[in-house]
Amino acid sequence: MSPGKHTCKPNIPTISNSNNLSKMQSFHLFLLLSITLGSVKIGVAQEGFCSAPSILNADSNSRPLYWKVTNPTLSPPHLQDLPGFTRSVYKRDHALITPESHVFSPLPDWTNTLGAFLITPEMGSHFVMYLAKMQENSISGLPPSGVERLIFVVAGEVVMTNVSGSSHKLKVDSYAYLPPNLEHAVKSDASATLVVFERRYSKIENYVSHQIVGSTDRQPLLETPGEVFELRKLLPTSLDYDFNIHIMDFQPGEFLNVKEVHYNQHGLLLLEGQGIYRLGDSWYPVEAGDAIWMAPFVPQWYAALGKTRSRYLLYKDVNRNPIL
Ligand code: UGY
Ligand code: MN
Repeated sequence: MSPGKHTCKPNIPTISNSNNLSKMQSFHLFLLLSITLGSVKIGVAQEGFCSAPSILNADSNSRPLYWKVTNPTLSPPHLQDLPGFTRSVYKRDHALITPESHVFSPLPDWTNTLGAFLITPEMGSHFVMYLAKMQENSISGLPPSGVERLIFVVAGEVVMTNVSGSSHKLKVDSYAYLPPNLEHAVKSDASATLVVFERRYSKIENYVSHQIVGSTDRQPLLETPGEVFELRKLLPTSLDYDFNIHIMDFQPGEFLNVKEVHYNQHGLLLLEGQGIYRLGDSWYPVEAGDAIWMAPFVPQWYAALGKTRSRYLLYKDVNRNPIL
Protein backbone atom coordinates (compact mmCIF):
# COMPACT_ATOMS: atom_id res chain seq x y z
CA MET A 1 0.00 0.00 0.00
CA SER A 2 1.44 3.40 -0.90
CA PRO A 3 1.65 5.87 1.99
CA GLY A 4 -1.18 8.34 2.04
CA LYS A 5 -3.66 5.91 0.44
CA HIS A 6 -7.00 5.54 2.16
CA THR A 7 -8.10 1.91 2.49
CA CYS A 8 -11.14 0.12 3.78
CA LYS A 9 -11.59 -3.69 4.14
CA PRO A 10 -8.98 -6.12 2.85
CA ASN A 11 -9.58 -7.19 -0.73
CA ILE A 12 -10.00 -11.01 -0.75
CA PRO A 13 -9.75 -12.43 -4.31
CA THR A 14 -12.26 -15.07 -5.49
CA ILE A 15 -11.03 -18.37 -6.98
CA SER A 16 -12.88 -19.41 -10.12
CA ASN A 17 -11.66 -22.76 -11.50
CA SER A 18 -9.00 -24.07 -9.17
CA ASN A 19 -8.97 -27.53 -10.89
CA ASN A 20 -7.16 -26.08 -13.90
CA LEU A 21 -4.32 -24.55 -11.92
CA SER A 22 -0.77 -25.54 -12.70
CA LYS A 23 1.63 -26.31 -9.84
CA MET A 24 3.28 -22.92 -10.23
CA GLN A 25 -0.11 -21.16 -10.15
CA SER A 26 -1.11 -23.17 -7.04
CA PHE A 27 2.08 -22.08 -5.32
CA HIS A 28 1.40 -18.42 -6.15
CA LEU A 29 -2.17 -18.77 -4.98
CA PHE A 30 -0.97 -20.34 -1.73
CA LEU A 31 1.39 -17.41 -1.20
CA LEU A 32 -1.34 -14.88 -2.00
CA LEU A 33 -3.82 -16.54 0.36
CA SER A 34 -1.29 -16.65 3.20
CA ILE A 35 -0.55 -12.95 2.75
CA THR A 36 -4.23 -12.04 2.45
CA LEU A 37 -5.32 -14.11 5.46
CA GLY A 38 -2.38 -12.70 7.38
CA SER A 39 -3.58 -9.15 6.70
CA VAL A 40 -7.14 -10.11 7.71
CA LYS A 41 -5.77 -11.36 11.03
CA ILE A 42 -3.86 -8.13 11.54
CA GLY A 43 -7.00 -6.14 10.65
CA VAL A 44 -9.11 -8.07 13.14
CA ALA A 45 -6.45 -7.98 15.82
CA GLN A 46 -6.17 -4.18 15.56
CA GLU A 47 -9.97 -3.85 15.36
CA GLY A 48 -9.30 -1.01 12.92
CA PHE A 49 -11.02 -1.80 9.67
CA CYS A 50 -10.21 1.48 7.96
CA SER A 51 -6.88 3.25 7.83
CA ALA A 52 -6.39 6.92 7.06
CA PRO A 53 -3.39 8.63 5.49
CA SER A 54 -0.71 9.85 7.83
CA ILE A 55 -0.82 13.58 8.51
CA LEU A 56 2.92 13.56 9.16
CA ASN A 57 4.87 15.07 6.34
CA ALA A 58 8.43 13.74 6.37
CA ASP A 59 10.13 16.68 4.67
CA SER A 60 8.02 19.53 6.06
CA ASN A 61 10.99 20.70 8.17
CA SER A 62 13.28 21.21 5.20
CA ARG A 63 10.86 23.43 3.29
CA PRO A 64 11.04 27.25 3.14
CA LEU A 65 8.82 29.28 5.43
CA TYR A 66 5.17 29.40 4.24
CA TRP A 67 5.98 26.89 1.45
CA LYS A 68 2.52 25.37 1.71
CA VAL A 69 0.75 28.64 0.83
CA THR A 70 2.18 28.58 -2.69
CA ASN A 71 2.24 24.76 -2.92
CA PRO A 72 -1.14 23.86 -1.43
CA THR A 73 -2.91 20.52 -1.37
CA LEU A 74 -5.50 21.10 -4.09
CA SER A 75 -7.66 18.32 -2.76
CA PRO A 76 -6.99 15.39 -0.44
CA PRO A 77 -5.82 12.26 -2.38
CA HIS A 78 -9.09 10.38 -1.89
CA LEU A 79 -11.08 13.30 -3.38
CA GLN A 80 -8.77 14.18 -6.26
CA ASP A 81 -10.90 12.40 -8.85
CA LEU A 82 -14.21 13.78 -7.55
CA PRO A 83 -15.52 16.19 -10.19
CA GLY A 84 -16.46 19.59 -8.87
CA PHE A 85 -15.19 18.98 -5.35
CA THR A 86 -14.10 22.07 -3.41
CA ARG A 87 -13.94 23.03 0.25
CA SER A 88 -14.72 26.65 -0.65
CA VAL A 89 -17.88 28.13 0.85
CA TYR A 90 -19.51 31.54 0.39
CA LYS A 91 -22.17 32.66 2.84
CA ARG A 92 -23.73 35.94 3.91
CA ASP A 93 -21.42 36.48 6.88
CA HIS A 94 -18.32 34.45 6.04
CA ALA A 95 -16.41 32.77 3.23
CA LEU A 96 -13.75 30.11 3.04
CA ILE A 97 -11.77 30.34 -0.19
CA THR A 98 -9.50 27.32 -0.62
CA PRO A 99 -6.59 27.12 -3.10
CA GLU A 100 -8.27 24.81 -5.66
CA SER A 101 -10.77 27.60 -6.34
CA HIS A 102 -8.35 30.52 -6.62
CA VAL A 103 -8.72 32.19 -10.00
CA PHE A 104 -5.81 34.33 -11.19
CA SER A 105 -5.93 36.99 -13.89
CA PRO A 106 -3.67 39.94 -14.79
CA LEU A 107 -3.81 42.57 -12.05
CA PRO A 108 -5.04 45.92 -13.39
CA ASP A 109 -2.25 48.55 -13.28
CA TRP A 110 0.47 45.99 -12.43
CA THR A 111 2.85 44.56 -15.04
CA ASN A 112 3.62 40.84 -15.35
CA THR A 113 1.56 40.11 -12.27
CA LEU A 114 -1.38 37.78 -11.78
CA GLY A 115 -3.84 38.44 -9.00
CA ALA A 116 -6.56 36.49 -7.22
CA PHE A 117 -8.97 38.68 -5.25
CA LEU A 118 -10.07 36.61 -2.25
CA ILE A 119 -12.04 39.26 -0.35
CA THR A 120 -13.71 42.30 -1.94
CA PRO A 121 -16.43 44.82 -0.99
CA GLU A 122 -18.95 42.79 -3.06
CA MET A 123 -18.90 40.35 -0.12
CA GLY A 124 -19.64 43.17 2.32
CA SER A 125 -16.08 43.98 3.41
CA HIS A 126 -14.62 47.49 3.52
CA PHE A 127 -11.23 46.17 2.33
CA VAL A 128 -9.73 43.97 -0.34
CA MET A 129 -7.40 41.06 0.23
CA TYR A 130 -5.64 39.52 -2.76
CA LEU A 131 -2.74 37.35 -3.74
CA ALA A 132 -0.33 38.91 -6.23
CA LYS A 133 1.90 36.49 -8.15
CA MET A 134 4.76 38.55 -9.54
CA GLN A 135 6.81 37.17 -12.43
CA GLU A 136 10.12 38.16 -13.98
CA ASN A 137 10.43 41.96 -14.40
CA SER A 138 7.15 42.68 -12.68
CA ILE A 139 6.11 45.95 -11.11
CA SER A 140 3.17 46.97 -8.98
CA GLY A 141 0.54 49.57 -9.80
CA LEU A 142 -0.67 52.18 -7.30
CA PRO A 143 -3.83 51.86 -5.23
CA PRO A 144 -6.59 54.39 -5.96
CA SER A 145 -6.31 57.84 -4.35
CA GLY A 146 -6.99 57.79 -0.59
CA VAL A 147 -6.39 54.04 -0.31
CA GLU A 148 -3.74 52.59 2.01
CA ARG A 149 -1.95 49.31 1.31
CA LEU A 150 -0.10 46.59 3.19
CA ILE A 151 1.97 43.97 1.36
CA PHE A 152 3.32 40.82 3.02
CA VAL A 153 5.77 38.54 1.21
CA VAL A 154 4.73 34.88 1.19
CA ALA A 155 7.29 33.58 -1.34
CA GLY A 156 10.31 34.98 -3.18
CA GLU A 157 11.79 38.43 -2.77
CA VAL A 158 10.75 41.93 -3.89
CA VAL A 159 12.15 45.46 -3.71
CA MET A 160 9.90 48.29 -2.55
CA THR A 161 10.89 51.85 -3.46
CA ASN A 162 9.00 55.01 -2.58
CA VAL A 163 8.87 58.46 -4.12
CA SER A 164 11.61 59.82 -1.83
CA GLY A 165 13.99 57.18 -3.16
CA SER A 166 14.17 54.93 -0.10
CA SER A 167 14.40 51.31 -1.11
CA HIS A 168 13.84 48.09 0.86
CA LYS A 169 14.46 44.48 -0.02
CA LEU A 170 11.54 42.41 1.30
CA LYS A 171 11.99 38.67 1.79
CA VAL A 172 9.49 36.05 2.92
CA ASP A 173 7.87 37.18 6.20
CA SER A 174 8.65 40.87 5.56
CA TYR A 175 6.01 43.50 4.96
CA ALA A 176 5.49 47.13 4.07
CA TYR A 177 2.64 49.48 4.94
CA LEU A 178 2.10 52.33 2.49
CA PRO A 179 -0.08 55.25 3.63
CA PRO A 180 -2.66 56.62 1.20
CA ASN A 181 -1.28 58.60 -1.74
CA LEU A 182 2.36 57.65 -1.10
CA GLU A 183 3.85 56.92 -4.51
CA HIS A 184 5.76 53.65 -4.45
CA ALA A 185 6.66 50.66 -6.58
CA VAL A 186 7.16 47.01 -5.74
CA LYS A 187 9.46 45.25 -8.20
CA SER A 188 10.56 41.70 -8.69
CA ASP A 189 13.09 40.06 -11.07
CA ALA A 190 11.80 36.56 -10.43
CA SER A 191 8.63 34.91 -9.21
CA ALA A 192 7.36 36.15 -5.87
CA THR A 193 3.99 35.93 -4.11
CA LEU A 194 2.48 38.67 -1.96
CA VAL A 195 -0.69 38.91 0.04
CA VAL A 196 -2.01 42.46 -0.24
CA PHE A 197 -4.59 44.36 1.85
CA GLU A 198 -6.07 47.68 0.75
CA ARG A 199 -8.75 49.91 2.21
CA ARG A 200 -9.85 53.52 2.01
CA TYR A 201 -8.04 55.26 4.88
CA SER A 202 -10.41 56.43 7.59
CA LYS A 203 -8.92 59.76 8.57
CA ILE A 204 -9.36 61.35 11.99
CA GLU A 205 -8.18 64.80 13.01
CA ASN A 206 -4.58 65.15 14.24
CA TYR A 207 -3.57 61.65 13.26
CA VAL A 208 -1.70 60.49 10.19
CA SER A 209 -0.19 57.13 9.20
CA HIS A 210 3.39 56.66 7.98
CA GLN A 211 5.26 54.11 5.89
CA ILE A 212 6.29 51.07 7.94
CA VAL A 213 8.67 48.32 6.83
CA GLY A 214 9.35 45.30 9.00
CA SER A 215 9.33 41.55 9.37
CA THR A 216 7.31 39.26 11.62
CA ASP A 217 10.29 37.86 13.51
CA ARG A 218 11.29 41.37 14.61
CA GLN A 219 7.89 42.11 16.13
CA PRO A 220 7.62 41.54 19.90
CA LEU A 221 5.30 38.96 21.40
CA LEU A 222 2.32 40.70 23.00
CA GLU A 223 0.28 39.86 26.06
CA THR A 224 -2.88 37.84 25.34
CA PRO A 225 -4.74 37.80 28.66
CA GLY A 226 -6.93 34.70 28.95
CA GLU A 227 -5.61 33.19 25.72
CA VAL A 228 -2.77 30.77 24.95
CA PHE A 229 -1.88 31.69 21.35
CA GLU A 230 1.17 33.84 20.59
CA LEU A 231 0.41 37.26 19.14
CA ARG A 232 2.44 39.76 17.14
CA LYS A 233 1.12 42.90 15.45
CA LEU A 234 2.68 44.25 12.28
CA LEU A 235 1.57 47.90 12.72
CA PRO A 236 1.73 50.33 15.65
CA THR A 237 -1.37 50.28 17.83
CA SER A 238 -1.68 54.11 17.77
CA LEU A 239 -4.77 55.88 16.44
CA ASP A 240 -2.82 56.80 13.29
CA TYR A 241 -3.67 53.35 11.92
CA ASP A 242 -7.22 52.23 11.21
CA PHE A 243 -6.37 48.53 10.88
CA ASN A 244 -3.75 46.11 12.06
CA ILE A 245 -2.42 42.77 10.91
CA HIS A 246 -2.15 40.19 13.65
CA ILE A 247 0.16 37.19 13.34
CA MET A 248 -1.28 34.45 15.55
CA ASP A 249 0.52 31.20 16.42
CA PHE A 250 -1.11 28.13 17.94
CA GLN A 251 0.61 24.88 18.90
CA PRO A 252 -1.35 21.71 17.96
CA GLY A 253 -4.18 21.28 20.48
CA GLU A 254 -4.38 24.98 21.36
CA PHE A 255 -7.53 26.93 20.62
CA LEU A 256 -9.19 30.32 21.11
CA ASN A 257 -10.68 30.51 24.59
CA VAL A 258 -13.03 33.33 23.67
CA LYS A 259 -15.82 32.31 21.32
CA GLU A 260 -15.53 35.69 19.64
CA VAL A 261 -18.40 37.80 18.30
CA HIS A 262 -17.35 41.39 17.54
CA TYR A 263 -17.96 44.39 15.33
CA ASN A 264 -14.57 44.16 13.57
CA GLN A 265 -14.09 42.51 10.19
CA HIS A 266 -11.38 39.97 9.44
CA GLY A 267 -9.43 38.75 6.42
CA LEU A 268 -7.36 35.68 7.26
CA LEU A 269 -4.67 33.74 5.43
CA LEU A 270 -3.55 30.49 7.06
CA LEU A 271 0.24 30.51 6.60
CA GLU A 272 1.09 27.24 8.33
CA GLY A 273 -0.58 24.23 9.89
CA GLN A 274 -4.12 22.94 9.97
CA GLY A 275 -7.14 22.89 12.26
CA ILE A 276 -10.86 23.54 12.56
CA TYR A 277 -12.37 26.99 12.03
CA ARG A 278 -15.83 27.63 13.36
CA LEU A 279 -17.70 30.36 11.48
CA GLY A 280 -21.32 30.91 12.49
CA ASP A 281 -22.89 27.47 12.78
CA SER A 282 -20.40 25.80 10.41
CA TRP A 283 -17.19 23.99 11.32
CA TYR A 284 -14.52 23.84 8.63
CA PRO A 285 -11.33 21.76 8.38
CA VAL A 286 -8.70 24.23 7.19
CA GLU A 287 -5.03 24.16 6.22
CA ALA A 288 -2.21 26.41 5.06
CA GLY A 289 -3.17 28.33 1.92
CA ASP A 290 -6.82 28.75 2.94
CA ALA A 291 -8.29 32.27 3.08
CA ILE A 292 -11.27 33.32 5.23
CA TRP A 293 -13.56 36.35 5.22
CA MET A 294 -15.35 37.09 8.51
CA ALA A 295 -18.08 39.72 8.49
CA PRO A 296 -18.81 41.79 11.61
CA PHE A 297 -20.45 39.73 14.38
CA VAL A 298 -19.90 36.31 12.82
CA PRO A 299 -19.20 33.85 15.70
CA GLN A 300 -15.60 32.68 15.24
CA TRP A 301 -13.36 30.11 16.89
CA TYR A 302 -10.22 28.19 15.94
CA ALA A 303 -8.57 25.02 17.21
CA ALA A 304 -5.15 23.96 15.89
CA LEU A 305 -4.73 20.28 15.06
CA GLY A 306 -2.15 18.27 13.12
CA LYS A 307 1.49 17.94 14.15
CA THR A 308 2.87 21.39 13.45
CA ARG A 309 2.30 24.99 14.51
CA SER A 310 -0.63 26.87 13.03
CA ARG A 311 0.17 30.44 12.04
CA TYR A 312 -2.32 32.84 10.54
CA LEU A 313 -2.23 36.41 9.37
CA LEU A 314 -5.34 38.38 10.26
CA TYR A 315 -6.61 41.76 9.06
CA LYS A 316 -8.61 43.56 11.75
CA ASP A 317 -10.09 47.08 11.58
CA VAL A 318 -9.34 48.95 14.79
CA ASN A 319 -9.15 52.41 16.40
CA ARG A 320 -12.22 53.91 14.77
CA ASN A 321 -15.68 54.59 16.18
CA PRO A 322 -18.00 52.20 14.29
CA ILE A 323 -20.54 55.00 13.86
CA LEU A 324 -18.05 57.02 11.75
O1 UGY B 1 -8.27 39.63 17.59
C1 UGY B 1 -9.13 38.92 17.09
O2 UGY B 1 -10.25 39.37 16.84
C2 UGY B 1 -8.79 37.49 16.78
N1 UGY B 1 -8.48 36.78 17.99
N2 UGY B 1 -9.84 36.80 16.03
C3 UGY B 1 -9.65 35.60 15.46
O3 UGY B 1 -8.56 34.99 15.60
N3 UGY B 1 -10.67 35.09 14.74
MN1 MN C 1 -11.68 38.05 15.94
